[in-house]
Amino acid sequence: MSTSSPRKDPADPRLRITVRRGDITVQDTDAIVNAANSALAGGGGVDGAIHAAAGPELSAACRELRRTVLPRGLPVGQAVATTGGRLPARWVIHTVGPNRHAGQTDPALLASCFTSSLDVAAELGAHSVAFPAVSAGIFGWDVEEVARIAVDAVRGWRAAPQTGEATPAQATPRQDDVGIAEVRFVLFGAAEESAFRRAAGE
Ligand code: AR6
Repeated sequence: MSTSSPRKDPADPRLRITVRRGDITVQDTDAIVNAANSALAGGGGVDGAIHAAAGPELSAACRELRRTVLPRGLPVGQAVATTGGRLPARWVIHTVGPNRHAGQTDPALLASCFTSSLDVAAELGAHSVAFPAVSAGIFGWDVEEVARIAVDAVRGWRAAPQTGEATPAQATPRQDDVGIAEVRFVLFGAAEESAFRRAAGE
């Protein structure tokens, strides 16, 4: 079962925040965000699910990024785009959440995952983006905290892409001024869904 409840976000009337229970790999948004690791090597959780559903083109794109623009990996809090491979989404935007188990407890790092991903999405020309609960699984953050940080970060983000920051992306960037119309949080479990609905004020 998946439910959706669109609402206009007070901070930016052009940007709708929606919360949905379901599997992020089947979302029809232009881009989906992956809770990746710095090596972009695939893994468990949502990362494993996205790699499995996208197929080998995604792993090849990640390897190419490591070989070229990210030889030292993707830093925590940053984001980078690849093809979506076989996914319905055209792009996967990989971000690395802070790992609480490794002592990474700074909320700003987690907020940066969401804003950096939106910057990349805007640069690509995506109009809709789906996010999982980054860092709320293997990386050990409390989902209530993740939900608050995520919603605040999206509300605080402004649609204009940041200038002067080259973002490595394998897909060809497309500049337009339509901007991102929908940010969809896609949660696997009921508790996660409730946390995000509360954070979004539903
Ligand atoms: N759709 C939506 N949400 C999902 C899905 C799915 N298909 N699968 C899991 N979730 P996690 P992290 C939820 O562990 O904490 C990987 O090994 C899950 O229930 O995927 O950022 C990476 O390679 C949870 O609420 O990401 C990294 O090494 C949320 O997604 C590390 O795990 C995030 O859980 C990243 O850990």
